[in-house]
Amino acid sequence: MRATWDIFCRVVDNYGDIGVTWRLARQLVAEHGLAVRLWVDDLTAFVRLCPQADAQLLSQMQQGVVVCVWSADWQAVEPADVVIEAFACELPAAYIAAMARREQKVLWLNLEYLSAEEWVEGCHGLPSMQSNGLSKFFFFPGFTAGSGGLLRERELLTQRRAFQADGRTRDDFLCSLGVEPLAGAKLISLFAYENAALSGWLEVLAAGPQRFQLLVPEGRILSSLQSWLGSPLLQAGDTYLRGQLHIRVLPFMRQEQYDRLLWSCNFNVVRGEDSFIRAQWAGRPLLWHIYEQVDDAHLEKLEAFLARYKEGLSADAQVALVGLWHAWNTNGPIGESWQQLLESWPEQAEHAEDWCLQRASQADLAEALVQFYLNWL
Ligand code: TRH
Repeated sequence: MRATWDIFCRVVDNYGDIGVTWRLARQLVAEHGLAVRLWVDDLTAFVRLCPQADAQLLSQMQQGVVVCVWSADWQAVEPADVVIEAFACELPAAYIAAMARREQKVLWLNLEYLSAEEWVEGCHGLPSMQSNGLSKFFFFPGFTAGSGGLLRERELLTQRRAFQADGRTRDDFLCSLGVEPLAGAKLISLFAYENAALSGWLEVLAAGPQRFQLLVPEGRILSSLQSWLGSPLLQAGDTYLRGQLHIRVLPFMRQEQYDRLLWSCNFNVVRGEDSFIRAQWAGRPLLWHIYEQVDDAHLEKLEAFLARYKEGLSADAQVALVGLWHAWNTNGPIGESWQQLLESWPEQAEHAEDWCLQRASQADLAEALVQFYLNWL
């Protein structure tokens, strides 16, 4: 009998919560042959990542995953063998009670947010005893062997390399998005929250002499872009030229297409959690807009990641990288760091690929979850 898994997701905001859980659910089905239900409290965000889904259905099969609406008025169901509470989303009380009653014991996991901080290894896999006698285990994704690893599909890097080795495939893909690569231009993708540092960066990009082509999927950064352009409401298909900078607004695309966009670009600006990881698997230099938290807790996470990522870069390349990431995340002046980054470009590019390969030598998150379950049995 196939083991059954239930994943619960509350869409707090944006696309990260559903982006991570949907990707994990698909991988558990496709690579581990598990029976997975994904419970989501709001299908609107899900439908943007998976447009073939129907936002009106209470339950539907998508890519082998049973996607169910997690409604406020919870209807009793038989709990699964493994239950993942994503990002401390708090399961329905009736479901927890059913878990406690279940004859065959249930593995209950809280999948945490990603962090490169050192304490993660110490907390990963720890149990926490609940009042009803059940244990809940904390499962931390992460960048080191002592953590739960990162989401990465088995064939991802092979597919990515084949795509990047074939210029025609890339051009066809870009063409399907309405993008015609300009001769000699470096391609940049931009997915970020509203950011006051954007205008300073765009000024430098426009000044040249290097030609840049900026591809911007629809999202929150458009309001910052709009102010810099002094344009009316931007929408997919809009194109602008400012000096050496060519800008194109793209539609929000399926997750699989977004991967290909990252693989196509020379430099990727990403945010949150899932796009941040996907850009690392693209093996290209990146810039992270971290999700802001109260009391600037996010800045510690930023430092923790930078401390790991910059290792192995020369001193100058480190200064460029750290300067750029700080400026982008604290609205600082960005121009000088960007120039420095361009000067160290070959090194930054090689480093991005090395970093990707090192991370890929670790077990991926889905594999680590399955192994955790097998050890627990
Ligand atoms: O959207 P995000 O900012 O999401 C989150 C949430 O805000 C969450 O509450 C917070 O805790 C977390 O960040 C840190 O960023 P993220 O994680 O990168 O998720 C975006 C998803 O959208 C990711 O799966 C990639 C996908 N995507 C597409 O599928 N198509 C697109 O065109 C784009 C731009 C993104």
